[in-house]
Amino acid sequence: MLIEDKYKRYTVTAALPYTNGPVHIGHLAGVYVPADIYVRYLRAKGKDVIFICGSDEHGVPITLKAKKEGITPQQVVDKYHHLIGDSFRDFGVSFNIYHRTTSKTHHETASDFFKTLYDKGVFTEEVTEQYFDEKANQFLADRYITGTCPNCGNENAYGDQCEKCGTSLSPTELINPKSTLSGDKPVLRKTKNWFLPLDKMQPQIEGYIDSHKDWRPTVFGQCKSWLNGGLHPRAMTRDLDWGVQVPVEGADGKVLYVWFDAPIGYISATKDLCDPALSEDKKRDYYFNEDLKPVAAWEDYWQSEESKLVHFIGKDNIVFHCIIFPAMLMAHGKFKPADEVPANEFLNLEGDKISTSRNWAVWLHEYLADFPGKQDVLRYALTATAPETKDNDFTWKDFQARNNNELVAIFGNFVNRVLVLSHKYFDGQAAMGTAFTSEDQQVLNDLKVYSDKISSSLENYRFREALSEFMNVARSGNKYLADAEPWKLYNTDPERVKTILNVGLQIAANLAVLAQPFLPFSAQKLSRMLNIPQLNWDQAGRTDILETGHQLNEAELLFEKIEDQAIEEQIQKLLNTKNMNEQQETVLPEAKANINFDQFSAMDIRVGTILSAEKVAKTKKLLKLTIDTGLDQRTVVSGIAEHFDPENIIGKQVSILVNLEPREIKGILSQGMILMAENTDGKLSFVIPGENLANGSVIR
Ligand code: B3M
Ligand code: ZN
Repeated sequence: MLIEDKYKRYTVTAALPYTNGPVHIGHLAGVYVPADIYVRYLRAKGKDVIFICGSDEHGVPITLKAKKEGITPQQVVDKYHHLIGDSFRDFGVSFNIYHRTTSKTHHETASDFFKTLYDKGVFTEEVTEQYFDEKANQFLADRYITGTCPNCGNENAYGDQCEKCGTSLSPTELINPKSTLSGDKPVLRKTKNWFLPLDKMQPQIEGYIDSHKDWRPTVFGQCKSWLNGGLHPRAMTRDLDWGVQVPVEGADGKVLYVWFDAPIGYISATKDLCDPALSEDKKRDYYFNEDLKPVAAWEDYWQSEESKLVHFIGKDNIVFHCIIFPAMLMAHGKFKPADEVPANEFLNLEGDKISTSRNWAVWLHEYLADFPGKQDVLRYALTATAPETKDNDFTWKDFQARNNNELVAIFGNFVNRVLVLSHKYFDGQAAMGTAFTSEDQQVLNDLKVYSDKISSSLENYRFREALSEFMNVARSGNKYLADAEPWKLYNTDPERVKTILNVGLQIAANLAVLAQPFLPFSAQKLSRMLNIPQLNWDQAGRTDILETGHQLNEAELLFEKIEDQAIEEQIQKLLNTKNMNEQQETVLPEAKANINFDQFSAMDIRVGTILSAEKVAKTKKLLKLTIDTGLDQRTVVSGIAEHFDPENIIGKQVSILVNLEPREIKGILSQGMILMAENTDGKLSFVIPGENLANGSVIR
């Protein structure tokens, strides 16, 4: 029995993206494509499954973005909710609903949840000192504050988490805290908040984690290291104005901690999904999928032992989904915590960490504009390099190779040959197979072996492995055709050709079934070409899907070659980004302390002309210059040899500080200094008067 037959229904969630920017390939590879593969597999098996996601619209990232753009947080989330929702829809990420945490249903659900815990006396109420920005007149929670991570020394750690080492932090743990609003050092002020006593819940949580030793080692390990460090009470409220109001007395100006409300968003989404009275407007806003209506009530998906709860997330969200949210659910009493949390590691892009602020990303909406209709290619490439066990790298060259050498040359090519030959020889009808040879039998028997392997990989969340087995099916079909060479036999042995093409068509039909989770668009296209409906997963392995005489549709190409130029353009786009970042990232030297006028006028700077220039022997940097200063002709040793060839600067006008104390450099007495301007890249240029002036003219 496969593992998946144990459960009556499935609740699959994908992390709610912060609604402060578009989504990129890292999101897709880490969370949404694997989740979608899993869900499509379950649906193809006829399971009762709901796939839940939505926009995480609260939290400091959103208010910061609003501040930066001079608009309201609501305007920020309205804009990105649809940009993100559209991208997911376009890439075939088949949520039943893509909900919103600003929705009324969510505010009520999160508020009720908090109230239930409050009434049960779960929270501890504590007055603590929290950082406050006096200029901005507000408390600095989470990302409103940065500082040095006490764990790894990263100077840009946030008030809630260090992104470098993954440690979760509270603002008061930061070394050298700084307000992200004013840049000032914040002061401490007393305020009351409600804490979830994770310390007291440790044994219960430990028991829960220990019952899941089968989780991915990266996930289980992170949980264990948290538990080993000892859990601490954690504030579930914040002194902020954007979020779900804390529903108790004396909590004015306080909202729920975004990590308290966001996971409850999964539940709110399920409520609206299962609400038969949900309005058409809301359905549209939430990308409600009419073809995938749930068959049970929302409680069945969340509160029943017969339901399996699976959270797809990235590794930075592990603690929230494996410890804090389960603790909240256990404290509530009616809910069942997650059964599986297949968190992925991170995807890098061309060797560098994906970064929104540095624009180092492939944005999904931009990809689609550049590669229209090629959603499956990206899904394929990202799954083939999915960061399941360690961080992985996406490169455009690999993307091209996956398309050209695998999708086109193996899968597409095989399907095309079978269909084209069937049309050519047998009017597009599935020919009758007779007298199967042992090779025929072998390749047909293998179909069941492959499909079982793929199922088992999928059920164990090994999507890369499943995908590579899928491609092996096409590979075996390709090899079978190449060995059998039907095109050489048609004139002499048409009966044999019928059998070969029958075998080939059964393989193609199997591919149409097996491709569904991974390559939904291509699976549909292939089914259309084969003129078959979308089949249940359990049809995979069958060797008689296409009956003799079954009429096929016209053959079309499943995939097209991607040319070098398209790839070069993408690489160039990234190079441009890199160049721009480098320009912006180079920091100017800090401003110097003030000097008084006398100090300034003590400097005697004149216009001079370079009369001769030569390299100082045995040095790399030094030039020996003779300068006409108007006052005299003197020698100056200048460290500009790496920037200028001596012969090119003779006759040039320069500015020279003439009353700098003479100094011996490499045995040469240098009398004065040439003024140079230097940019942050270290490029030098002479500081010269706007027009030619007589040597000796004063600069002041
Ligand atoms: N929005 C963090 C993130 O986007 C957060 C996930 C919430 S899942 C409940 O990475
Ligand atoms: Zn750190």
